Amino acid sequence: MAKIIWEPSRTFGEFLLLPNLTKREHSPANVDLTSPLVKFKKGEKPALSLKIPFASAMMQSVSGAQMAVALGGFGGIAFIFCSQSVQDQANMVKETKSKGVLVGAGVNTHDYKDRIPPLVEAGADILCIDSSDGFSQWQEDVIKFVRGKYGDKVKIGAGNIVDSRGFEFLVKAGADFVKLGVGGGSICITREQKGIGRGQASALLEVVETRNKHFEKTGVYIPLCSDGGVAFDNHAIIALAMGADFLMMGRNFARYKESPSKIVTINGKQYKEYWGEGSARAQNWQRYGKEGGKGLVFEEGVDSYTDYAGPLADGLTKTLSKIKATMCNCGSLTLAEFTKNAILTVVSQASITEGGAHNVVVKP
Ligand code: MZP
Repeated sequence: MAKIIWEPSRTFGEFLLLPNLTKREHSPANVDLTSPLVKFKKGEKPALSLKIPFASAMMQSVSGAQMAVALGGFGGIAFIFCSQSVQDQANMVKETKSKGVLVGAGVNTHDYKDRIPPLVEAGADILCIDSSDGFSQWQEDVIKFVRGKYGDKVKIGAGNIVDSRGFEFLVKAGADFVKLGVGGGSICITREQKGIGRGQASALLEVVETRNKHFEKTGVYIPLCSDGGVAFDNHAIIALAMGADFLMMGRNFARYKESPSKIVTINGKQYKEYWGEGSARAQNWQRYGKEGGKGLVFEEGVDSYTDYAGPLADGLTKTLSKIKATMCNCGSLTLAEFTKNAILTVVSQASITEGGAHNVVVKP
C-alpha cells in the first residue's frame, strides 16, 4: 500500500522566527555570513566557502558571465547554465574567472563526458549536476566519472532531492554538496504537470535533520543548498534559519540588470524576462530526462516576466542587511549559530495578514 505522509507540505512563508536575547555584541557589523560550499571533515576547513550564502540558478535567464562577476564580487557564486554549447559555457566560465571570482558550472547527465573537461580547463571552481530529479543512478555515473578522472580535486554538487533517501543516495555517490527542491521554483509547473514534489520547507527540515545526524555519525559535514521557492527576503531568512547552508535562487537574480535577459516595458512599467529551463523556450530536455532523453515532450516550466529591480548591488545589499538584522534579533553572529538558536513557529493565515500593514490606508 502507498505510504501517506499526513503532515502538510510546508513552504517558507508559513513560518516566523521568535527573537532570542540580543546581546550588546550582536550588531550587524559583527555578523559573518561565511558558509561552506563543499563537504569537510570535523575540525577541518572546507576547501571552498562562500562569503554570502547565495548561488544563482543554472538558468539561461539568470546566470551568464555578467551575473557571475557581479554575484561573485559579493562573495556568492553563479552556476553558469549548461543548456548551451560546451564552448559558449566554457567561454562564460573563463570570462568570469578573469575577474578573479569564484564560479560554478552546471553539467547534465547526458553529455557530461564531453562537457566537464573543457569546463575544468576553463577554470570552473565547482560543478553542479543540473536535474529536476537527483535521486537517480545517472547522477551516480556523473560523480563516478569526475572522481575517476580528477579524484577529489574537482568538486561537484548533486540534486535535486526532497527527502532523506535522496540525500543519503547522493552522499554515498560522493557529492560535495546536496541541492534540494522539486517543484517550488517560481516558473515551475512540475507539481501541476506530474504530481511530484514537496513543499520546500518540509523538504529542507527533513534533510537538515538527516544531514546533522550524518555529521554526528561520520564527522563529515555535507552542505545543503536549498533551491527554489524563495519569493521574498523573509523566505531566504527562514531557509537559512532552518539550516540551509546556501540558497540557489532564480527569479530573485533574474530581476537584476546583470541577468542575461532583456528589460521590457509594459504599460510604463519595467520587467525582465524570466523563463524556466523546463519551458519550450529553454529547450533544456537534458534536465528533465523525458522518454529516454529525446526532446521536450511536455513543458514543466513557463516563460514569464518579473519586476525589474535595477543593479544587483543595490538589491543584494538590502537583502544582506535584512539577514544580518534578523540574525542579531535572534542573538547570532554566524549562520551556524543562527540555525542552532532558531526557534520557528508555524503561522496562521490571520497571523500572516497581521504581519503586513493592515487596517490602514497605505499612502502611495
Ligand atoms: P526560483 O528561485 O525562481 O523560485 O526557482 C529557481 C529554480 O527553479 C532553479 O534553480 C531550478 O532548480 C528550478 N527550475 C528551473 N527551471 C524550471 C522549470 O522550468 C525549474 N520548471 O523548476
